[in-house]
Amino acid sequence: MKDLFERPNGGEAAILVSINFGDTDYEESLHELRQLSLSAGLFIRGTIEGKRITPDAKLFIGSGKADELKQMMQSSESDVAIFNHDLSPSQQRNLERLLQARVVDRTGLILDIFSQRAQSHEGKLQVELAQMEHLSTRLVRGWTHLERQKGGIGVRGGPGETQLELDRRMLRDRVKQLREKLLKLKAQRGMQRRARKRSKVMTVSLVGYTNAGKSTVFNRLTKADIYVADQLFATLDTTTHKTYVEGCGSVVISDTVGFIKHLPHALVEAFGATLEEAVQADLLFHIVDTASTNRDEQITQVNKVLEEIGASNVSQILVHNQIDRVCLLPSIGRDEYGRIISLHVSAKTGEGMDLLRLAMAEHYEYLQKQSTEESAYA
Ligand SMILES: Nc1nc2c(ncn2[C@@H]2O[C@H](COP(=O)(O)OP(=O)(O)OP(=O)(O)O)[C@@H](O)[C@H]2O)c(=O)[nH]1
Ligand SMILES: [Mg+2]
Repeated sequence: MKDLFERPNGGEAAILVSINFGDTDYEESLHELRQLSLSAGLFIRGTIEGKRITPDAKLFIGSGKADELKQMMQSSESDVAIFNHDLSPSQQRNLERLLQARVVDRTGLILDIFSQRAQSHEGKLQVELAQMEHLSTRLVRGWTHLERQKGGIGVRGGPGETQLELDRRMLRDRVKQLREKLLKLKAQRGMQRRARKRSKVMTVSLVGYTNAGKSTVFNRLTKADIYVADQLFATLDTTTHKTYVEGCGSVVISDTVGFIKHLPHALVEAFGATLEEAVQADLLFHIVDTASTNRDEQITQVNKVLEEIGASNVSQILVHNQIDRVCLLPSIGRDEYGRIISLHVSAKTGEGMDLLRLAMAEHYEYLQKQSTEESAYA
């Protein structure tokens, strides 16, 4: 018989905790927490759910639920409790003291996935900066209550056990150092971009909710072979490829990190330089998972982040991907001026990929016309 407590790959066992405060998208957010947990390599042993009007100030879930959680964690031999919410530092501390186990909130979980995925030097620095900033709010009264606990999810990769003992001054120094290093890298990126601008090559960025299919579209368009997976935040580092597109010559296409609802602010800030690729692009393909029941909400969330990073004025085409899952045919949507505003495609089957190329060619033509008009008026 299969051992119930088997942990292949040494992953940790987790209990999920999710409270319904009357949110309309409650089920979706719990589903997303499950996907996030699996993407982080956790084994889900159980879920505790409840309903409340407001969070409990001390334990977030109230003492009855907290006891229930403690029992479930003990009987299932779980290592960590994952909350579908953001906890205050004191709530996290109180819960850890009661459970005698680690407690990770939604932001901590997302940060952990990012730290597992970061590959490039810049990506690693960005994640470390975000982790340090998340941690700095939690160091107020020390971590002594968990001193003997081993490190794991929530503290992996970046700030490990030794760093938890650092005082706030050292943390501030490290944050300063990271910011300076990132600033230098940002300047380098800026130089590359300016060189591209001078060479008049059109740039297209793929943006969208995590798991929508950005990397699959990217691979189709560039014939590259970057990592595609049914997991959240498979891509962390912005990948840029130059490719030939009929009607516009060379085009630089970038695949970017996926967005998610309540993307931790520290991450948006830390990833500013990478996301700048989107801000500076001539055209955004906003990739959407057409089959997701939460499609509209995801579109809204992505537009919100785009606004936050200053990319809401960049021309955008909504690309409804994954039409093979909902039995739709490829199609083009145009506005009253005849400009393409949306497409229906499937990156998996390849249907509609020619429409993406057509959209790039039309945009290129539009940009050419604009620059001719500008120079005529100059
Ligand atoms: N059926 C179907 N599946 C697709 C399609 N496009 C992508 N997928 C699948 O959706 C999953 C996510 O695809 P990715 O390309 O990794 O998505 P992403 O937007 O880059 O995701 P992150 O990098 O994690 O933000 C993979 O399992 C893909 O095979 C499509 O058109 N149809
Ligand atoms: Mg990807």
